[in-house]
Amino acid sequence: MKRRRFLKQGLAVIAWTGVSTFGSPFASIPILSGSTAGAKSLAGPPLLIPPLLDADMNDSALGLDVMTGSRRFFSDIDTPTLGYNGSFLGPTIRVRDGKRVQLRVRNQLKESTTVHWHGLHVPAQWDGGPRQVIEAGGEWKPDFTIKQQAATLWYHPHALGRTGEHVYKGLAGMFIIEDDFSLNAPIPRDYGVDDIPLIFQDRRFYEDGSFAYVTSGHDIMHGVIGNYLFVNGAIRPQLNVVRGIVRFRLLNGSNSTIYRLSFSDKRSFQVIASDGGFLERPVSVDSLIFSAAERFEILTDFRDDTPGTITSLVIEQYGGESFQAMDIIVGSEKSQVETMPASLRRIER
Ligand SMILES: [Cu+2]
Repeated sequence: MKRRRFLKQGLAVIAWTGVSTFGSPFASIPILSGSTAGAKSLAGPPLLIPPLLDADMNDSALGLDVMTGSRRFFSDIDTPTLGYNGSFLGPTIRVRDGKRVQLRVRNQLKESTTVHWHGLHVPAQWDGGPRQVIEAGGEWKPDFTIKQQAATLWYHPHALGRTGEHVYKGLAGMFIIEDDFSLNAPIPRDYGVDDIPLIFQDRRFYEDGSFAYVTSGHDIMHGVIGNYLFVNGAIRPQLNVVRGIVRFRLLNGSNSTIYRLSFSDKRSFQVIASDGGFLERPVSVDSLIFSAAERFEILTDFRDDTPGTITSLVIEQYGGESFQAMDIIVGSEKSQVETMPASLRRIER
């Protein structure tokens, strides 16, 4: 870029943010203060497990309805939301390598949207990018064959200029690919029991309960940082786990925040998969950094915990707060998987 042009653009940004600071383009309702950071209480709602939409168990097309809704994230205020087949987030879509998948997306919004399968290898026409617009009231019927190893992906809108806002209000879901390896490896795979999807998102609200997405030029340049943290669409939920090895599928579903995840009791855990699928062997860590849209799968060992043990997932925002994101209560039931795998997928080089 030529220096003069760069200077001109720089000045344009300064001028624009100058305007925004003094109010005009953005709402003037106050931001809801407070935070779940550092809270000690253990009174959260149960962790919501998104329902499964399993291609193997459906002969007809998998249905996704894009809709408006409302959700009580706080006991006394309703928040207007967006969701797939519900008021916030969407079902977990599960498919198998080599199988044909047909979907039927119905857009019940009063505006256009798209559905993008983040990380999925599909022909461009089914990618759900800004060009595959689903008009308000319209329908879209993707039809593709999975040609990809087991991995944890996700889906979200990709509408030109409105992607961030649509995701912020609730349009996101997990997309799981299974294959012969993942279905036979000695790892937990009982969805919602010892194979738990976790979508982390920080959010900010106006005092009237509505989401405060972009409120300033600073947000546009640096990303919107929330002072509340959701796991699967709830603030500090609780999860009862088996007394064994538990697999968590982690998605950073935030719009712009980098997270560092750890356990409140500093226990280590094993990373078994990243965006592209399984690693060759588990990697032991005691914290994990993951950025917006990134996924990891981890195994946590609760075999030696006495029943009733409580540990929390801690999420530190890069440049922000530290949250007790979710409380985990160890039960007395044993899990099906009794040992940590020594090795995982052999990666061809
Ligand atoms: Cu994406």
